[in-house]
Amino acid sequence: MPYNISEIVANFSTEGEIDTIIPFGSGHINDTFRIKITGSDLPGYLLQRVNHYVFVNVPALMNNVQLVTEHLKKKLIKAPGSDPENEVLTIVRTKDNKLFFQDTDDNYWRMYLFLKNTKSYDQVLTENQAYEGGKAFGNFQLLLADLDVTLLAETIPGFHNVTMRLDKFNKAVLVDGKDRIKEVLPELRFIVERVEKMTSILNLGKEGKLPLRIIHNDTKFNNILLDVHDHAQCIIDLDTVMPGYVAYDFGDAIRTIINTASEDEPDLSKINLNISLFKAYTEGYFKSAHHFLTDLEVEMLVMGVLLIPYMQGVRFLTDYIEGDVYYKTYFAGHNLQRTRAQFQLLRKLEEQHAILDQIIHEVSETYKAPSSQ
Ligand code: ADP
Ligand code: GN1
Ligand code: MG
Repeated sequence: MPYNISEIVANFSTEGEIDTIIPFGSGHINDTFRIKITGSDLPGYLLQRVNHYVFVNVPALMNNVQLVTEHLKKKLIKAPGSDPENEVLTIVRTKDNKLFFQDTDDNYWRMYLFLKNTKSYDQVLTENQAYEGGKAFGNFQLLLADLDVTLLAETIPGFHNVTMRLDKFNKAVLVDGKDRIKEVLPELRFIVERVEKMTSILNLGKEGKLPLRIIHNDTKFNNILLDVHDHAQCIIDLDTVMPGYVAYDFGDAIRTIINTASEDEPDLSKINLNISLFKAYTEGYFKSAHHFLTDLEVEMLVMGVLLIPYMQGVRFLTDYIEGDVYYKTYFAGHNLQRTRAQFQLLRKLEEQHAILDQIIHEVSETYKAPSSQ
């Protein structure tokens, strides 16, 4: 292990002796470790090295996480039958009462209480899991609806701004520092063909027709912890909670739920759509979100489903062209393989987009008041 984790843990206000330290999870950004405590009922801790290349202002990021978790806990305390300790992340502060610890190599570390008996899934297995995911992310948006947006810092500027993502991509193509453009000409064409269509949500937002809400911005399914009964227990990975359009969160969740293969599947023939999981997620999402969604937001959800795999592909390809500096990669060409898988998923989504839209509208209709006869 490249870090002396015991030394780092010693800076936090923890209880008990460290038993084991286990690298944990499958996130692409942060380094995560589970800290088990010897011979006690304590749940232990989750320690993370926050990726300082991706998140340039870690103090502002941790301030966001503090604000969001505090707000969620306050709301849940008042909700009958809820359990804020286990349903919201709890930050463990350092011994000098800070939200993070900075080591001598300028690494930033933060700690949460470990949520025992929970599981996160890279791929959804059942309709119930998809339904639970939809309900949880919808509820997350609902609970944060009354948090003052201006208090939150933009931890990654323009995170889901497709125009900014395309600008960054174009710059990488012009520089072509690793001489990789020659390998990706079909992908370049794929991106260019869709540019106009993909700016529709952003344009409606700029025109003031879509409301900016506090959203999660990283709703891939493994950012939900499910309990032993597969009920959604806690939304995690709060580093990108910022203002955005709800279609982004819907689209990112669907990107990971509807795909019959993994995000980086090399065999494109395995990438298909699981429509019943899509329907289940949509039903769960509307159960919570129908309280606040406008008609135009409902209208644009399907566009989010197309946009996010597109933008994800653009982001993976930008990273490939720039020499794999952003996402963790596990082999040469990993980011290119991810790009191709995202674009194949997008082709499938484009083919079925009318069906997906119909399902969204059918589910939405079930929440409309019956018209007077
Ligand atoms: P990344 O930004 O790298 O995706 P996450 O914050 O999503 O990091 O954490 C990585 C994994 O660690 C999650 O997918 C989940 O399995 C696990 N995890 C995160 N927070 C907790 C927690 N408080 N309790 C238990 N497991 C957690
Ligand atoms: C990253 O941290 P993780 O693995 O949950 C990325 C997301 C991408 C995702 C693709 C801060 O999420 O935006 O959608 O990989 N997070 C950041 O799997 O860039
Ligand atoms: Mg994550």
